[in-house]
Amino acid sequence: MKDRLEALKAEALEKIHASSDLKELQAIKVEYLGKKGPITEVLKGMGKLSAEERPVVGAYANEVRDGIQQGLDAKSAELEEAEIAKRLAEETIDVSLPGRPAKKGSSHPLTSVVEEIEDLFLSMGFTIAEGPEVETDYYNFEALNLPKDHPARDMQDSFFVTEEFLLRTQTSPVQARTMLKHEGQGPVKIISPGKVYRRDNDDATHSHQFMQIEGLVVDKNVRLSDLKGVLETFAKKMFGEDRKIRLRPSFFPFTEPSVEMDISCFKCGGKGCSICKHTGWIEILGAGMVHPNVLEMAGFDSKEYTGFAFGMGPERIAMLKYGIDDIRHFYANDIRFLKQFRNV
Ligand code: 2U9
Repeated sequence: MKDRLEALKAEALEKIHASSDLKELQAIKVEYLGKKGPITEVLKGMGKLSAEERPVVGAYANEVRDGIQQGLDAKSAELEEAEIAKRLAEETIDVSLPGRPAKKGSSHPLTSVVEEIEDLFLSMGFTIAEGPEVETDYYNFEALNLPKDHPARDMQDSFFVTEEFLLRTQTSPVQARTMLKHEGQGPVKIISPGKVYRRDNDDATHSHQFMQIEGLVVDKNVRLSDLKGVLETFAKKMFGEDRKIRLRPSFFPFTEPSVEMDISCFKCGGKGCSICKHTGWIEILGAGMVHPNVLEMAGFDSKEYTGFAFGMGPERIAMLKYGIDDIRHFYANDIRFLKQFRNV
């Protein structure tokens, strides 16, 4: 029995020595020390031994089992160490290697143009006002002198959510809401940038969703020349100090008189080119003196208060600035288009 045990021990230790991973080691443990293992078999056979032999063999069997167990422990420690060393070697970072450059994103071209325009008006003492994109019919139309059956409503095909609510077609409702909050007390001097929605078929110059930046000043004795002064400052800071502006008569239901503002072409200086369609002038925005109805509906006494307002499309300004020929690029999220603005 003893030499059987001896042989088992030698055989087990041999296998332990030859094993190369922890799983193999576990299998050896089960094979030799497991319930169905040969050591157990021997111990089960103890019954057949004499009274003197039993304790000797028993002790020896335990010795062998412990010997095998120690062999297993030593080997697994050795294998674990080797595993750690291997991983350390594999994972050692050569700190002298240059780091992987973090992919630096950039502002969307529209965002940078909107922020540039915002900073311009902030520098002129305006504050930024924002409001809901899902607007009521009242604030989007009626408060802007577009009563329920006014034909001009159809000029702006709208996404109505319900009878009462629609996706705003311009950011003017923000100004109407802001004026009401002032309870007839001036001054009001705000710009309201934001997304607007019109049920338009997308093409190179129209998108069903686009941005607007509108502005409003309401106070006592505000004149058209104040509007001209602010627009001129805006044009020169945005498109170059040597820009000239011109105001052409126009019409908006919420302003009277209404104008369109053009700037002298920044490409040809006014001589005429493809950018300005050979007119020398480029249309940038619409504006006008706030219509007295709009002032009254917003709680301002139109005999005491006057105001001016303007509205522009940042996409149009970005397309002029970067020579972009299709408004849809702004919304297609095509990295080939967007990455061009990485360092602007
Ligand atoms: C209130 C009173 C007056 C805002 C104005 C315009 C002229 C204008 C266009 C610019 C580009 C629309 O998206 S666009 O085509 N807007 O030309 N907007 S005056 O007038 C207001 C607004 C609010 C209470």
